[in-house]
Amino acid sequence: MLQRSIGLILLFMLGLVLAAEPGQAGGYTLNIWNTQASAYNREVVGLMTWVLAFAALVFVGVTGALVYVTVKFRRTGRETSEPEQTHGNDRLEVIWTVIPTVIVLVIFGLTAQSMFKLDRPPAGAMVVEVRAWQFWWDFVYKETGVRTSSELILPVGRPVTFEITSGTREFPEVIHSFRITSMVGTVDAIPGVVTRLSVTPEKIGSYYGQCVELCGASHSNMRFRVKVVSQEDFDRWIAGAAAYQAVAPTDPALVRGEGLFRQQCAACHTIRGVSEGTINNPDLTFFGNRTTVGSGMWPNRPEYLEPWIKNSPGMKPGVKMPAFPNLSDDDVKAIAAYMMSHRVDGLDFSKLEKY
Ligand code: HEC
Ligand SMILES: [Cu+2]
Repeated sequence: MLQRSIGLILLFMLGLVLAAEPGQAGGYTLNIWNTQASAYNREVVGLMTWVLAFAALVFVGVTGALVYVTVKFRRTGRETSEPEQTHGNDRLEVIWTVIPTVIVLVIFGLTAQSMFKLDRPPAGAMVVEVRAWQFWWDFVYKETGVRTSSELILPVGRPVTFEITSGTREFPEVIHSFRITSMVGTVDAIPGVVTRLSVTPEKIGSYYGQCVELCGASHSNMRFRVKVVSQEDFDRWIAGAAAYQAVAPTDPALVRGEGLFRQQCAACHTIRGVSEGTINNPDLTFFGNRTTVGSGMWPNRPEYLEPWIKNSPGMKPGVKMPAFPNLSDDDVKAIAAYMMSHRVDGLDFSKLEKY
């Protein structure tokens, strides 16, 4: 009976391992075993391999011993008296204390080594300030002061240090946690504290970021993108973004969109040259370059953008943007088109390979 149960449990666990597929999210692999994106992940994957190897060793040792004892000392029906009873075994006890201690010490040593290596800020790193809010992310390039929400553009091959925090004194927040799954992670975003995370992105592509600390109703909807592009594309992006000046539209639909934006949205949202929103709401200056809407949740297409403008709480529970039942479908279309008109021209981040 016992043997059959153990057999079944082992078979079930094997089934789980075989059935497990890498996570999928709109074509993203979300693969922490991705070793091409950064030295950071290679280091972590190396560490994970050691830990898993030890775990496998312990698993095989313990289950092996269990199976051996169960089979060897099972009741056969031929016993004539109670078998000899053993109390304590010094040699065995020393062995099963020393082996785990050695394993833990080795893992401790490897972990400390990796942590020292990864915590050292790389020379010449570009600094990006990251601010977490319920339920979206804000990014500011420290050198240029360029602010972009929900999607961050980075040059390939250049070290970057994220200085991460949550909310401000004026607008208090909860704890979030910053992670770019296939590239680097994870560091908490803590109110009133700056935590740091450094990485050198090594592969051009679009990376999937998400909050990994339960932070409220839409914790699971708190995502972002990191677009790793060539140095040349990055230079164009940052120069265009730093110099951005919104021009007054001439197209009547956009004129209408701008009027509605100023009335309904400008108190919260910044579009540089148009409105001075507040820090606790996303900057929408470069919305036309965005590939997503709703902080990394949906593709930036009219069929998602328009319902978002009209009724974001219906799409994202707990969102701190109101619904606008007063806006007609035409109003919404005009606003959406107006927002899409703000962009750094000549850059398309939608074709990047997804990791
Ligand atoms: C009370 C402040 C407030 C007002 C008013 C407001 N918003 Fe928002 N908006 C927010 C917040 C907060 C978010 C972030 C939501 C999230 O993802 O958690 C947001 C997100 C957005 C996004 C998605 C941004 C992204 O990064 O994906 C768009 C687009 C947007 N708002 C457009 C508008 C438009 C258009 C209006 C006017 C009709 C408007 N908002 C009015 C607070 C506001
Ligand atoms: Cu969060």
